[in-house]
Formats: sequence, C-alpha cells, structure tokens
Amino acid sequence: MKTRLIVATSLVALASTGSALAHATFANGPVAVGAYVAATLQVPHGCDGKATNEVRIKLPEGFISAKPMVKPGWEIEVIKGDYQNSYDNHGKAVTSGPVEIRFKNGDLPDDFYDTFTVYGKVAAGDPATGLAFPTVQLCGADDKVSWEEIAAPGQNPHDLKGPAPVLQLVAAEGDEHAGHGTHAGHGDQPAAADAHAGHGGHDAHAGHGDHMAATNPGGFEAVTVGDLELTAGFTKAMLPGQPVGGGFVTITNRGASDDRLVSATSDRAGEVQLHEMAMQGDVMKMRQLPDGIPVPAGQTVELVPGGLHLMFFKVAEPFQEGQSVKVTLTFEKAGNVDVVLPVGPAKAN
Ligand SMILES: [Cu+2]
Repeated sequence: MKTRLIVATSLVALASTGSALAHATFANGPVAVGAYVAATLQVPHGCDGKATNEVRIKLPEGFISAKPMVKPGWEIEVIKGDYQNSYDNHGKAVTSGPVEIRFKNGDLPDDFYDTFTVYGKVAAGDPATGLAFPTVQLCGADDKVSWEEIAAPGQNPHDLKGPAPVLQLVAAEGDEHAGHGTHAGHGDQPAAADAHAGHGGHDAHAGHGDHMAATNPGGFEAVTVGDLELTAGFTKAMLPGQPVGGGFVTITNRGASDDRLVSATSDRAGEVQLHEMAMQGDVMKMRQLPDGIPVPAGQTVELVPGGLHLMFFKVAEPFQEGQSVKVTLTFEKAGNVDVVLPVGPAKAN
C-alpha cells in the first residue's frame, strides 16, 4: 500500500515538472478535501511574444469562499455568483460566492514567469480528477492563451493542447465520506470536456451519500403510456439547505421499438438532469447523461439508488417525507409522461 502511494506521488511530481515548462499549472501539492488552500497558479509565459495583461481564473464548483491575494501592479476583479450546490461552512450553508477571479491591467512580459494566488476552501472535490480551474491569459485586445480544456474520464490530460490547471486533491483523512466528497450535495462539477464545457460536467461526486442509498416508501401509482410502463417511482427527503436530490423510477418497454428518456422537468426543481453513477476503478463516479437514457424494446431500465437516477437541482423547498413530487418525463417516442414520486425518508432505513 505504502509503495503504491509513493509511486503515485512521484508520477505526479514528474508530470507536473514536465508540463510546467509550457502550461499554466498549480505550484501546490495535493490538498485534502475540506482544507483551505492558497492555490498558486504559475503562468510561465505570455502569448507568443506578447506580454500578458490579464489572467482570468474560473473557480470550480466545490472551491468556496475564495479570496484573491493582492498583487502589486495588478487590479483584481472578483466575479460572484451562485454555486450549484450548498456547502456547509462551520454550520452555515454557503450557496454563493466568488466564481471567477480576474487579475487585470498588469504586465507579464513573455520572457517572464509569475504567480497568481487565490485562497479558498476545497469544500468538495474528487481526488480521482482533482479540481480544474479553467484559465485564460489575455495579451492586449486581440491575443489570448487558453488553458480551459478538461480531460474526459479516461483521457490523459497530457494529450490536451490547452489543459486547465488542476489542483490535485486527496481524500480528507479520517472522514468516513472520504472518496465521496462532502455531504454538501453534488459538489461535483468539473467542467465537462464535451460540448457542455463551461457549464460543468458531472465527474466527481460529493454528496453521493445522497442517493447511494435511499428507501422506497411505496405508494407510487404505476403509469402506462403507449408501450411504456412506469413503476417503483420515489424520491427522498432533503436536509434543510440542501438543494439537490435523486429521483428513481423503473421503466419497462413492452413494445417492439426502442425508446429513450431524453429529459425531465419538475415544478419543484429549477433543473432536472439525467445521471448515472458507476465505479471507475476504485472510485464511485457520477456523471450527467446528455444523450439521455435508452429504453430498448422489450427491456426494463431501473433508475435506482447507486445507479441511473434523476437528479433534482435548484430545489427551493427541500422535499419532505410524506410529500409527493410531480415530475414530467419526456421520452423520444412516448412523449411526455407525468409521474408523482412519493418522498421517502432522508436517511435510508
Ligand atoms: Cu446525480
């Protein structure tokens, strides 16, 4: 075990030494999930001969309460916004804060190296992927260098042309949730490496406790529409201040043609996404399924805790046990189907 750890560490060290020659990278070693860190971004050069005047650093979901370190010669702009999830910070729910830091009107000549530091808390993050901070260097009005690409699952970050700087993470020690992020809901939005970049993918997985386990309270009224039969639907109660949660239903396709669950909506949630959780090596990962969930002819697809699921985001009033939540599922062929999900207990029995 110890040997493996040492090998892994030296590989990381090698990798960052190599990439530091060209790419924007963090000077930091691995940071424990839950810890505060002064994340120091190293910017090794300008834009092809031109000096860099502005460095824009997007802060990933899970990196909260950020403060830029003052930097003589540079103006600093802090852009604030809502986090996708709510984070517990010393008993207080944190739902918004800085989401981007811009160091502006400075001068970093192409032949020089400089660092830009942002202090903050890693409230959630996946040690398997680290936290990516998409960064852009602007050089005058027309030139820029982008470090915004994020490796897709299984992709080698070194294959990317403009990889986003990644803050390496380790699981919080002694934390029973280690490896599953915090209990802060889905603190897991490293930007997607696909078309949804900028709006965040779903690779890591804080808050999986959420819907790794859940108890079906029963009482779901089965719905049949065309060839599809929907059974075993339910969701679970959310804790105060927790704006996300999972939803589950079993879909049987009795027809001869394939169908597909393409989207879902609910009055109770600002957004409903289709997700999957799956083991990747030793780590349970969650990701959004932008292409929906196929329901092949003659087959049954189960959305269940720990597997495929609906993910409710931006829930203004947390679901309470005993309530029911109306959800409209949209299928490619069967069209819109309304289901009413009974709300089970917050904790699995
Ligand atoms: Cu999810």
